[in-house]
Amino acid sequence: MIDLSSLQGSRFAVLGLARSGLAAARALQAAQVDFAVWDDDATRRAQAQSQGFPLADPASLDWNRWDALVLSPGIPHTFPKPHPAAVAARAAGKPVIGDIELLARSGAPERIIGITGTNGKSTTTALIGHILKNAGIKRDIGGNFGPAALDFRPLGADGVYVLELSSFQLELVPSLRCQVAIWLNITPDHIDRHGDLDGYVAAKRHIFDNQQPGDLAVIGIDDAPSQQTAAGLAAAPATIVTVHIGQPNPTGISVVAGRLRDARNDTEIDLKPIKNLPGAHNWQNAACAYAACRALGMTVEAIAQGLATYPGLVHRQERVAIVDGIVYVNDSKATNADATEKALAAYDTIYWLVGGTPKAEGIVPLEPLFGRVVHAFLIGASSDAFAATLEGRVPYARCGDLKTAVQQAHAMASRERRADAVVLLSPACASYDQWPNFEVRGDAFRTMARALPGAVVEAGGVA
Ligand code: UMA
Repeated sequence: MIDLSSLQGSRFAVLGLARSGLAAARALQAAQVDFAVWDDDATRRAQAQSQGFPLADPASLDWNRWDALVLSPGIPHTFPKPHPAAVAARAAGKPVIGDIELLARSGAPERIIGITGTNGKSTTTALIGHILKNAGIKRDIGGNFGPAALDFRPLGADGVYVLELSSFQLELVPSLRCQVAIWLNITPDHIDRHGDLDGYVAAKRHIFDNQQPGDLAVIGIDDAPSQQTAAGLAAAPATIVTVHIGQPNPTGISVVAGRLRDARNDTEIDLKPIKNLPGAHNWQNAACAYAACRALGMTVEAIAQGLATYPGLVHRQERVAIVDGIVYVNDSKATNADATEKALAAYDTIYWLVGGTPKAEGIVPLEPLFGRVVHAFLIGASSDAFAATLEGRVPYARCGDLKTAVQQAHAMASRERRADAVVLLSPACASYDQWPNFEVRGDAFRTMARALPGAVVEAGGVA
């Protein structure tokens, strides 16, 4: 847990008592800092009280006597409508901050690598964590993915905190300094919380606030909002390195046909053989992780070794088994077409298990990738809609449930024995029609694949 004793003398109201709020309450209590907690859910309030946390409703406090509102990232403070507690704190001129701002204010000596972007944040966070660990460097990873930041262990000045940062969190960290700030990419997301795309991008841009000379900003420049962000940083104090995928980058880092090239020092790493980093989106993650680890002084060889041994993340293109030479891949986290697009683009010969509770766009945006699909196996509530999209383009079978889909895909893939084929669960749908959540769906797929006759278990990813 982060030591917050340097904050003694201040008084904090914590709103939201799930992961981030409870971590804040525990750390404030342990450091004997004055604080009170609240949650709009009475059950959570009662649980907090039973743990000895003092209660006070921040919407009706005398804010002259409090220093800041510590707001959980999931609670709106601007759009679509600000929470009354945020209105009250701001009316009294008091800041609305997040749990990660408490880490920033704590004076903890660890260096911080912050990672943001729409897609790939968790993979990049886990990948950097793996590379550092593999090299014997003390580090903790967390934030939007994994443990809350205040649950990090004290590691000392040679330690590193690898922080996945969401747009929600970045709006609440006015003094966070990232020695390395990574910006992966932007596609529209969380517009309900930021008003529009500009608001979303503006929230993410806070990752570069407070950077100083000698710090590094790593920016993927494969989409227009990210290119504009990179251009806007030209006068910033930090050093900037750009990352370009699919095209050479004469002044920065590129990955072309799987070869990572750093033009700054004329080095190369071949990413193509790394089985747990397939596809251009993973090459972007790997290139940004490489840049961050170089900035920490690691050698190219040590980074390459870490990349090559990355175990992957569960439910994200997780290799779970090989049966009759066919790789079974669990991509249950892909709950929309945008996420499934990454998986379809990563493999050439696909037996595709798809469906569930569909999103508005269905699988229509995936049509350019249908040529990679040998056969689709339809699951769940989306079956009629997806059959209509696939009709005449991709052969399909209506399987109803996941178990039937796995059995039918296995029978066909094992009979055909195509080279480099995968049986891919990448549903492009939420799971709620048949499962409690995507994790349970992915766990079930992993179990089913590993139970197939002759299955060889693949090591699998980290949670
Ligand atoms: N609550 C209120 N009043 C409200 C709304 C909510 O009191 O008006 C209370 C709820 O009753 C609940 C708590 O607030 O007790 C929930 O707060 P939260 O949604 O911030 O949940 P946490 O468990 O604290 O999780 C947050 C992040 N959640 C969000 O940003 C929505 C987690 O990211 C993060 O892992 C965690 O802190 C630890 O740092 C999750 C997420 O979905 C993974 N992130 C989004 C994403 O990745 O797209 C941004």
